[in-house]
This record gives sequence, C-alpha cells and structure tokens, in this order.
Amino acid sequence: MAQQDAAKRFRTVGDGTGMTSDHRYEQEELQLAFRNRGMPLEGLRYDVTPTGMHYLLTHFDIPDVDMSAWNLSIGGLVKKPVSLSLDEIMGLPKRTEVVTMECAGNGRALFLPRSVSQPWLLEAIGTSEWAGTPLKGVLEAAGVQDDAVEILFTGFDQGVQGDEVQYYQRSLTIEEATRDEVMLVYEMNGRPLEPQHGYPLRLVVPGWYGMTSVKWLESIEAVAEPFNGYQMHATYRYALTPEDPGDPVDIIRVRSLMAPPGIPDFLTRTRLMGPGAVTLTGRAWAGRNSISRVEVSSDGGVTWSDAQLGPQPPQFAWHKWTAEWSATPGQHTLMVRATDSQGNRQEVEPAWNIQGMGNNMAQAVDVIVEAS
Ligand SMILES: Nc1nc2c(c(=O)[nH]1)N[C@H]1C(S)=C(S)[C@@H](COP(=O)(O)O)O[C@H]1N2
Ligand SMILES: [Mo]
Repeated sequence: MAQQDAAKRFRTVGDGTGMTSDHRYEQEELQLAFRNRGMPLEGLRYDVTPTGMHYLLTHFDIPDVDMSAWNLSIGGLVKKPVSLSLDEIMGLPKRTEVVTMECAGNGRALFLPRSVSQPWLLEAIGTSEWAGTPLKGVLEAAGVQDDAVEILFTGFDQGVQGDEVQYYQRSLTIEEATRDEVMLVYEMNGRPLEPQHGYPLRLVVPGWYGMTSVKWLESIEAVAEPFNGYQMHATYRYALTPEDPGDPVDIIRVRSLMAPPGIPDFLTRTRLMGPGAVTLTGRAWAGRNSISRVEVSSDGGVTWSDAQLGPQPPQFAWHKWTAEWSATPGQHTLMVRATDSQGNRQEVEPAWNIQGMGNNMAQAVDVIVEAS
C-alpha cells in the first residue's frame, strides 16, 4: 500500500494530457528510446535477425533472476499444480519456430498528436528462431480445470505504470494459449535466451504483437475470470479517447518495410543515390496470415506497381520482396504497402488512436537521386 501511494508522486510529462502534438521529444521519450532500441532497417536483409539487432522492449528493469532458486510454477485451477526446473522444461518435446515479432507501439511516433511513451518510428521488429516446448503439453500435464477461462502469465519484472505497482502480467484465453505454436521458449537463434530477451524462459505467441510474449516467466496460472490487470485493461487498447475502453490489441496487422536504398544523410536519414536501375528490397508480414501482394510507389503513393514476392516463408516469419526501380534525377518519396491473404491492405494515412497502437500505415522513404 505504501508503495501504491508512492507511485502517485510520479509526475505526468508534457502538458499533463500525456500527449504531445509536435515532433520535439520529451526527455522521458529519449530515455525510453535508449533502453528499448530498435532494429536498424538495413537488418531487413536477413531472414533471421542477428540476436543483437533484434528490437527490445522492456517496461521496467531487466530482472536479476536467481537461477539457484528458479522454477516455473504452473498452478491456479489445475488438477496437478507443478513446479518445473529449466532442465525439466528442456527435457520436454522441443519445437522450433521462425517468428517475426513486432511491438504494438511500432509507428507510434508517426502519429500526431502522440502519447508520450516509447517513441518507435518503424524499427520495433525482428525475426528469430525461437525454440522451446509447446505450452499446450505443459498445460495438459497440469490438467486445466473446466471452470478456468484464461491462462495468466507473470514475469519477474516489477515496476510502476499508471500509478500501479505491478509485475508484468498478460493473459490469453484457453483457446489461444493451447494453439500448437504457443511456446515456452529457452533458446533464441540456437543459444540460451539473453538476459534482455527473457532468460531463462519466456512465452512466445506467434502472430500476436510482442506484449503477449511475456519474458522472464515466473508463473503460469489458470484463472476463473478474464484477467483485468493493467497491461490488459489500461494499455494495449485501440482507444480513441481517454474514456473509450477500446478494443484489445492482439494480432499483428499487415505491414511491409523496405531496407532504405542508397546512402543516408547522417542527420535527416534522407537517402542519396545515383540514377539508373535499382532493386528495392524488404519484408512483409501479417500476424497469422500470409502475404498475397506487395506494391511500391515512387511518387509518394499516387501510383503503385507490384513487387515480386520471394519464396514462401514459414507461417509466422516475414516474407521477402524485391522491386525494380529506375531512378531518375530529382527528389522522390518511395513507399511500400502490403496486402494479406484476408485482403487487409495497409493504408497510406494513419489510423490514429490515443495510445499509438498498431500503426501500420505505409512506410515513406525520401530519396534524392543525383544526376550522375
Ligand atoms: N516480463 C515482460 N515481458 C515482456 C515485456 C516486459 O516489459 N516484461 N515487454 C513486452 C513487449 S511490449 C514486447 S514488444 C516484447 C519484446 O520482446 P523483446 O524485448 O525480446 O524483443 O516483450 C514483451 N514481454
Ligand atoms: Mo511492445
């Protein structure tokens, strides 16, 4: 309780609304941006993102997990509560999935006004080969009771958000939690998880925005009511006003990104290149759906032409694309947009919401083509 009261002393940034309506960044945003860095977009060239290039998002601190005492507890409404060591978990059936993970806040800083939070532009993405054991098997062994409606995942990391002292916690319905691809993960790209990515064990929920893939798992509980903690009801919502509860953020929306061509200007990141034929390349992904089409524009979205899709990737991994462009001298705005197998296509205009969630508007890259 004393901790709860102490939390009330944290000031609100900006003008008090928690929003900012210009492109100047608050000190708090800069602080978050250094802790939670993104994947430089040239990383789009790799099928699997080198571990150190994968984006990071940690709400509180990376916890110091005491491995001599670590066990994963599986309890709540289960017939046989269990406590498993890491060795025991590693002895269970192993599954490996290449999964593109994206933070729900990716694109937040492109909204105006924007909420003061992690100010992602477009780089909160990465694709890893995650290995672990299917959650489904562990839940079956524990025997989830019929009166349970959700599975609650709790991480070791604790902090204050929205005036509430809390552990990082998210839940999934039983149906979502028992999908084949949902895993308790102990390896990333063939190596034990690094501390910042959830060592010793994290959840990975392919197809969902990253917030659901709880890191530093401490416990898993079957619960009788939908979990209503801070990370479920107060944030990760597509809300239009502070009063609007908004729909929950869940599956990753269709998006494509290009690896910026040419060379960058140090300060503005505007691209510089010579005239002639150039192959634009990048990746596209859409949660659980596949990508059916990628289009590029070299005139800021007035006209579009089809890109070529590379080989079909694993179900939850990004899809490579290439497009030939004949660069003519002058200034151009390159854009890319994807359509998924359900016919969802990226918009050119942002679909604004107050928390800056799920902004999958088409990427724009300014290019200057020099005469020679
Ligand atoms: N315990 C815990 N799990 C967490 C988070 C966190 O702050 N604490 N952040 C979530 C969010 S918002 C994202 S986008 C992903 C990021 O995973 P990564 O840092 O391994 O890329 O982890 C999720 N899991
Ligand atoms: Mo996130």
